[in-house]
Amino acid sequence: MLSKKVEKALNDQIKMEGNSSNYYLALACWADMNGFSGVADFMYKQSDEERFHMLKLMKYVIERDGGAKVPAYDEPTVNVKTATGVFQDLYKHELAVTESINKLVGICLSENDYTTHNFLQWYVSEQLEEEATAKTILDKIKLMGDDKSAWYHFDRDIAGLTVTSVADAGAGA
Ligand code: OFO
Repeated sequence: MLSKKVEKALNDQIKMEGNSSNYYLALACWADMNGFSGVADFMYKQSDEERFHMLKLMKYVIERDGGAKVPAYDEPTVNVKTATGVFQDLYKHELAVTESINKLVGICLSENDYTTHNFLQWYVSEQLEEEATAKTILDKIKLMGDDKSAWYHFDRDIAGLTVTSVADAGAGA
């Protein structure tokens, strides 16, 4: 049985994962509309991943006899002007999610909820992976600079990648 405090914190995280999914969908649309079809594919997949994170939390809340809430989404505002901006936003957003997951883990400990604490370790690892991936991609982008041919290959190659495959490949994006 979840405490009310943990149940609310989990529902807040459900909302954040849902908003992340929507935000990445908006970034994918921006990339798609601006000729970066590979970047768009990568971000569409990232959006699906975030939806999966939301569902995993919902199922956990229900499994613990809590009430999972389907969140109302905030309309995403996209201010990026370049493909580099897409990945800068991805990185910034992932840092905010990590902070939120860490707070959630802290709440579980303060409530002596070691079961939820254990469940959340999957998210702790996932955030580590996603932050590293976004950082790796940004490093590659820095190396490419304004080299149009490098961007062409980058866009082509990133289409087939996912956050997990980039992370598994270590420094290779
Ligand atoms: Fe939900 O994994 Fe990052 O944001």
